Amino acid sequence: MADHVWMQERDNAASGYAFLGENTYVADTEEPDVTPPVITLLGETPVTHGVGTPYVDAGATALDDVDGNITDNIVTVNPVNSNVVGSYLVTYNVDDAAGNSATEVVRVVDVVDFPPTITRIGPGAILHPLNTAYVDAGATAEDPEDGTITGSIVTFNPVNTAVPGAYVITYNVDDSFGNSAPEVRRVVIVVDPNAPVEDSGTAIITNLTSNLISNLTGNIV
Ligand SMILES: [Ca+2]
Ligand SMILES: [Ca+2]
Repeated sequence: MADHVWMQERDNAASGYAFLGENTYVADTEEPDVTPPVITLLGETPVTHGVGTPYVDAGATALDDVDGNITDNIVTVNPVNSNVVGSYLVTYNVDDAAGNSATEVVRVVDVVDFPPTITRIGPGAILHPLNTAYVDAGATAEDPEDGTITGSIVTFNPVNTAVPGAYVITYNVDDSFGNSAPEVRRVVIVVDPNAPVEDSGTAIITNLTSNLISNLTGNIV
């Protein structure tokens, strides 16, 4: 901080004082730094993060009125365990060279398990002729953390191709954390194409489909 060196001489004739010699001292002309630095969070808070995937914190920057950019001096405490569901606080602190502390900045990181989703292959409602083999097209399942879990889908398929009627196939899946996907369904209507219209076919479609679809919530296209 030494930026001025003063040389002081006293003139005997003018002041009446004896010459005292050189008096050298350092003058610090700057005001003391009493202003704390400011931390700016990068990224968002709160953050929702999928469990089981690596968490990379977006960090923060720090600027001080005297010291300038002191981002490298930030002390970050990051307790996030991305393998354990929970809410975590990441804290950022920094001091300037004069010892002024910035206001602590905090990020909330919520480690959560996102549920999987099921995608039905093919239409949500199918007309199928009586006494012919029915092969269901199935569904696929994806989980944000586990990836493809189609092989874990549990399918309930009550279709009886020997008996005219409307059957609801359901697809369910859980991810490795036990989180369930919303159930997906398909309606298969087994009809007798040779039956009189008033006995089968249209009658079944009219009666059963309307009842079923009105009773089911979603997932039927
Ligand atoms: Ca400062
Ligand atoms: Ca999941």
